[in-house]
Amino acid sequence: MTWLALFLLSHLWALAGTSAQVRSTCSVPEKQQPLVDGLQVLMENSVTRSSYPNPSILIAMNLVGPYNQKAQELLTEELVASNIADLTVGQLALNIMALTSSCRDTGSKVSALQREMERWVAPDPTEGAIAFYPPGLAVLALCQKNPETTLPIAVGFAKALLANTSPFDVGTGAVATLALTCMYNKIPVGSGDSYRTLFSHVLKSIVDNISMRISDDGIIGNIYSTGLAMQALSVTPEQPDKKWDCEQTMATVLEEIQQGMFQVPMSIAQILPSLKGKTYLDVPHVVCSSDQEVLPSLPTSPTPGPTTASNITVIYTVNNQLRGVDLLFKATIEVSVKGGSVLLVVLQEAQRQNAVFKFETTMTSWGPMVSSINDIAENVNHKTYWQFLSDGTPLNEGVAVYIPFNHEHIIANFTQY
Ligand code: B12
Ligand SMILES: *[C@@H]1O[C@H](CO)[C@@H](O)[C@H](O)[C@H]1NC(C)=O
Ligand SMILES: *[C@@H]1O[C@H](CO)[C@@H](O)[C@H](O)[C@H]1NC(C)=O
Ligand SMILES: *[C@@H]1O[C@H](CO)[C@@H](O)[C@H](O)[C@H]1NC(C)=O
Repeated sequence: MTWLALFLLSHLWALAGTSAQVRSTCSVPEKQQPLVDGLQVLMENSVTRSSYPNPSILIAMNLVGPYNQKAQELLTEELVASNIADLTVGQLALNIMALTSSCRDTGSKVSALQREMERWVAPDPTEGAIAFYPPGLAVLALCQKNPETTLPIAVGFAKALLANTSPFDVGTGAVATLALTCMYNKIPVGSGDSYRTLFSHVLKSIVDNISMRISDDGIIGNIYSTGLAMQALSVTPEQPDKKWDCEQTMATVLEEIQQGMFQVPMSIAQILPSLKGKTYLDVPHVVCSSDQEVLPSLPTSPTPGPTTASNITVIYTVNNQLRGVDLLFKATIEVSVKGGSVLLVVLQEAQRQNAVFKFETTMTSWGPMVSSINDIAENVNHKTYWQFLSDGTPLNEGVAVYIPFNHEHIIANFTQY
């Protein structure tokens, strides 16, 4: 594809009015570019033939232009072959966006998602805000395919979100902003002001809540919600009261990348579009060509923290005090592991020493998640899960990534969301 054609295409989108109006974006400084290329290569090279093809990775690589054509094709074929019946609403939505970004047909998957969402029951106002994350993805995917039939679904979604009284969640708010911005941009002409009024009102409320979570260093929520939040703040038609400094957020994110905070492929998939000035709203506009991108010259990949040869001691407590769950227990153990080990090694060592610490994991897009401890298992219907805390503060990372320090007290607490 020639530059002229690309130029013309990008102007056609602008004319069609489908791209966002105001876009406050900022870009990665030239000399930091190798860092970003390194992340992309790390993410793309994580793609193997597996039973867990990750649609978020395909979306990210198609948005920014893949280097690894083989990975792109493999992931596309695996997602084409995935069975609708095996997917949750959120996974189906990501699958549709991923296939759209690879210019593949999504007809039957879109109809299935549409049917699912027509039956969607809004969560109770007191239910945790994360309950809106998957339906947010669904509204976004459906909006990109068929905005008119999505309108009633989006109205129900927007009203329920506004009525929710539980603590705000940045990642969920970001996805909802992308979904409702898509709807806002596609309100049919002649349908009156009511849709515009509703969507802009809800968008204003969400982006204000997002902006209240911008910390002094520019991180939005935590480091792993910042990528999606950047996408949201760069497309929203409603500006938050507290102004967002994109440059500052970008600088801090680049520092965190340098610190090795983005090793998990899924974490890269959620930050990469923002580093390249793209958002999920660009998914329908990806130009599919077989032109191979030239592999950039790579920096030395970020190495994880130093591993000390000597052992450290970690205090590990497992606790289930949830009423209505048969077996109540609380047990603490001190285990010795090699310094620099991930938390998973602590869990394995504890399990080896005492059966109370027996645990199981399930594979997810973010890696292994601890699904059960001492035979008490998470349950989606009861909204229960094993939460991990360090000295009372919830961890921001999973057990396969988090590296405990000497004498740290880790608690696994069975609780509800
Ligand atoms: C919903 C949610 C949960 C729910 C999931 C269950 C459910 N039925 O909804 C619950 C509350 C159980 C949960 C738990 C945790 N979560 Co969570 N979660 C999310 C959230 C908001 C949305 C996920 C989603 O619905 N995706 C859409 C669907 C379609 O994709 P999916 O791949 O099928 O989703 C599954 C996985 O995301 C998985 N999952 C959710 N959280 C986590 C965390 C880890 C470490 C792993 C391995 C898997 C995993 O559960 C989802 C449903 O099955 C994301 C935000 C985000 N940006 O992704 C955070 C997020 C993924 N969670 C996060 C974290 C840190 C955790 C916890 C480690 C928190 C803690 N201190 O205990 C625990 C996991 C502990 C354990 N037992 O191993 C981080 C991960 C960051 C990282 N670098 O690893 C995120 C990005 C939030 C953030 N910004 O901090 N989470
Ligand atoms: C934003 O936060 C306020 C105050 O916490 C809350 O009342 C409101 O419902 C939130 N809005 C959304 C859309 O989450
Ligand atoms: C050091 O940790 C390992 C587990 O990583 C353990 O097998 C070993 O016994 C520990 N050594 C000491 C001296 O505690
Ligand atoms: C552990 O979970 C219980 C049940 O939800 C809760 O009451 C308690 O406050 C939690 N403890 C910690 C340390 O978070």
